[in-house]
Amino acid sequence: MSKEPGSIDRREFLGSAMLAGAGAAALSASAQAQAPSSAPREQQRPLPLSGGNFAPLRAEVDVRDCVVEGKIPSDLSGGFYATGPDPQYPLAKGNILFDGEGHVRIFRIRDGRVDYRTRYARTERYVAQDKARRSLMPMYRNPSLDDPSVKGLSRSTANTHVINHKNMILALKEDSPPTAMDLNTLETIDPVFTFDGQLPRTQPFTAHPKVCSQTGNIVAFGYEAKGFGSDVVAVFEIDKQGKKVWGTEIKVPYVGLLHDFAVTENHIIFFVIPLAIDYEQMKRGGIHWSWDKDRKTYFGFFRRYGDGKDLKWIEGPARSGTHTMGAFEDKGRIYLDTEITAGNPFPFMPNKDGSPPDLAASTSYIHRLSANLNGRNKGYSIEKMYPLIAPLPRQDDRYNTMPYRYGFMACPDPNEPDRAKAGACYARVDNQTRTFKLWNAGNRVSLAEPVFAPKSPTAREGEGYLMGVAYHLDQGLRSDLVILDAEHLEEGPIATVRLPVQASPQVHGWWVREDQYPV
Ligand code: V55
Ligand code: FE
Repeated sequence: MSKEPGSIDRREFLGSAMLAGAGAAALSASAQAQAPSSAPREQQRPLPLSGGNFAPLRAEVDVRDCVVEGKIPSDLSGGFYATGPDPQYPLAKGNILFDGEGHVRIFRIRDGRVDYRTRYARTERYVAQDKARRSLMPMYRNPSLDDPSVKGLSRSTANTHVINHKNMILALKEDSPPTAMDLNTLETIDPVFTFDGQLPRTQPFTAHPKVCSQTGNIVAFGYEAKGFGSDVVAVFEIDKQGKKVWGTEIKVPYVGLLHDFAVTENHIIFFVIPLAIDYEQMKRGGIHWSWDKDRKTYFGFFRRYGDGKDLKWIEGPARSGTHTMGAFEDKGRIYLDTEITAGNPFPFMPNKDGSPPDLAASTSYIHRLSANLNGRNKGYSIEKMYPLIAPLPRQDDRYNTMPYRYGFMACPDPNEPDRAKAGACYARVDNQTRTFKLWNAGNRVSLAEPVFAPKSPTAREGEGYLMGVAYHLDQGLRSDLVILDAEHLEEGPIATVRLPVQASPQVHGWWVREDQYPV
């Protein structure tokens, strides 16, 4: 059997993906194979991982009127979009799956029917490589190895997250501007979307923008904003019509992977982690980042709509937090709920000191970070909230910039201490009671990050459906979309949409409500 790009031995994959449960935990736990120890440091890492929701597919797929078991709720109408890395050509030695080309999909749900479609984002990189029939940008965020023919082209893979804007879906990679695709057809409209020239073509755009709960504005940022390795972060807000309504620039204490952020009614929050830019490693042909355990973390915040001069950084020990569940401010304090790992969250990224991957230190639990808005802070506070291993927590996205109560995530069953036996679960956490509800899908599936769809635009927080893709490990990864009542996960799926094939790989997904489609 020929090997897919980025794949590992099937037996390793099965064993590890089951260990993993879900999300980036699947990333970490699937990463087992080691290159020989005489290889340079960045090549001693686990092979680019595969497994479950990260398994390469390559084929673009259309399925009209998918087979549905159960009944699609009549008040569930809209589109579930996602993207993930699906290497167009085999990954170069030492490269990581985070560099795979973005393959975008929709489950379009309406009138009890589901149509499924996937398309690669036709990024400048994809199109150039397609013409050349080979990889031209062989290393994750290291342009020094690029083929000379692609100089000046966008390096975006559009493989991390998607968000809707006007009649488009924007496919995001944090090193570049968005790639705009048609909301219905997934045809690429603009490979380097700059909001009509309001943002510089060279300015990156985060994969984790927030949608303002009050205005519907997109609140976003771009780090390394003034060119490769820049310590400037541009922060800005774009209204529903596409007009930039606010922007400022701040500086980070050092250049690290600034993957996500948080927005409250009045503040912008950043958390700077020690996955720092590593020029030496890049010179040796490696990736952009290495884990530098000797660096501090910085929890920082400043006023939205201001000039950024009030920015405060509060220092803490080395640890990582890459995904926000929610954030809010209350009685003079600011809170960020985020998944936290004790060390390098991505075991397939090198440690600067050359130490081997530490899977325990890369395990994510949801924590609440907080600090005084005005008073003095002796460090930031940190509190573990749940015993759930959940690198990709989500919320009801109508609450992106408001106090919120519920979170949703894929996680291995916390009641089964043996990770090899633990089933993959979807969980809903209640931050008010600090309790959670689970649906256990068993240990023969890998569950991708779920998305929440409200029953109506005005439904209560968390009143609606939780959806996610289940990759069946014992069916060659043939996949289902499972749809659960978000308030009664423990009852199991209301409807299961059975794809005839493996779903395309997924990192993050996004729900577009029916009322957000152009008429
Ligand atoms: C992440 C994913 C990326 C990336 C940087 O989940 C961070 C975190 C899929 O690509 O480039
Ligand atoms: Fe992410």
